[in-house]
Amino acid sequence: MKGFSKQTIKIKRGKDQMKIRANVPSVSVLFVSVLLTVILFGVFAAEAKQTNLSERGDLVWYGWDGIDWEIFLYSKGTITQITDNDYDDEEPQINSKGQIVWYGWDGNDWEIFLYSKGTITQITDNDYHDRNPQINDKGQIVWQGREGNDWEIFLYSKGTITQITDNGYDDYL
Ligand SMILES: [Ca+2]
Ligand SMILES: [Ca+2]
Ligand SMILES: [Ca+2]
Ligand SMILES: [Ca+2]
Repeated sequence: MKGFSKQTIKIKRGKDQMKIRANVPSVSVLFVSVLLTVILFGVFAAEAKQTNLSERGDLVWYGWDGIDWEIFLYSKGTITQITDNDYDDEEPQINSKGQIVWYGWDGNDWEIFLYSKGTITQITDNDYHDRNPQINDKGQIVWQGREGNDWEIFLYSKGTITQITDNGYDDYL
C-alpha cells in the first residue's frame, strides 16, 4: 500500500511538472500581450481624457488667423471657427457633449471661456491670469489662476466659481 501510493504521487507530480513546463512559454506570451494591451489602452485613455478630441470624434484646436489665435472645431466633417476677435484664444478642450473651454486674452490678462450650444460665455473676469481649463461631461470646469503671488486651482460648477486651493505656492493643472 505504501509503495502504491508513493508511486501514484510520483506520477502525478511528474504530470504536473510536465504540464507546468509545457504551459510556461504560452502563459508568458499571453501575459505580456495582455500587459501591453492594457498599457496601450491606458495611454490612449489618458490622452483622451484631457482632450481636444472627444469620444464622439469632435476635434478642437487653435489656429492663427493672420492677426491672433482663434478656436476651431471639426465636427461631422465640418470645420467651424468658434472665436473671431482680435486677441489670442488658446488650448481648447472639448467634452463628449460638444462643450468647449479655452483661455483667451482680454487685453490685460488671460480669462476662461466656454462655448456651449452655439454661445460663448466668459467664465472669469478678473485682473490675474487664468489658464489651462479642462471640462468634464457635466460641464464642470477646472483651471489654474494666478491669484496673488502664485497659481491656485479653481472650479466652475453650475454657475459658481470656487477657489479650491489657497496657499503660498504654485498649484498647476
Ligand atoms: Ca482670437
Ligand atoms: Ca483673468
Ligand atoms: Ca481680466
Ligand atoms: Ca497656490
